[in-house]
Amino acid sequence: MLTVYGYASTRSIRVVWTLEEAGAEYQYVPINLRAGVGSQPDYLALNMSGKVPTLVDSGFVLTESAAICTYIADRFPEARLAPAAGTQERASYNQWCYFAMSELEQPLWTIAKHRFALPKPFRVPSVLETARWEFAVAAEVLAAGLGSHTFIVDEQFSVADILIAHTLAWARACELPLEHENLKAYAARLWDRPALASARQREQAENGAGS
Ligand SMILES: N[C@@H](CCC(=O)N[C@@H](CS)C(=O)NCC(=O)O)C(=O)O
Repeated sequence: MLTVYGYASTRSIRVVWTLEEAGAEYQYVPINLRAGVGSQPDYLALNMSGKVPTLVDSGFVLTESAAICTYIADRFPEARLAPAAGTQERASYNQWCYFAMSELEQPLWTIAKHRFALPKPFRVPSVLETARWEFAVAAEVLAAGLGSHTFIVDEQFSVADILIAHTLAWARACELPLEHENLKAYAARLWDRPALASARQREQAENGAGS
């Protein structure tokens, strides 16, 4: 049995979205970060950072949202959420998954940390402008890589699209508009997927109204 530990409006939506795309059965355990549940010993035993998401698969514990999503894709091969291992398509898929985490997400996380996540003495407001510029550079690279394709790898929807689409939604929440028409259409196409709507509903329901 798969169990995902998550919280509404966090990176755990990537995992729940992937599970919904895979058609997997799973339990969802809400970790109320605002109430400090992430810092309780039971949860720290699973995820020593006290962060979400965490996945437990029959006793196997995995953290890091991208690692969890790629694991789910490989565990449910019939859902075709990842190209076959050893292929060039798989290498491109890895490229875009790592790009999403290290180039596209990084400036958004920097903005979040220096706006509210870090303790006040560690926040450096002047870094925000640099982070916005870094995001624009990453978006330019993504737009060029996407070109006129429907999905980022081989015209086949994959976890790379989930990681990118979630990160683009995060950018929208940071009021960083997408400047490229192909990226706007790509994002809209992905945000419209029924599995994402199901994932959002599941997280909201599990976390309770108003979370
Ligand atoms: N690199 C990690 C980041 C996880 C992370 O920072 N999660 C946030 C929510 S999106 C969290 O749990 N924050 C609570 C905290 O920092 O105490 C991943 O992708 O899973």
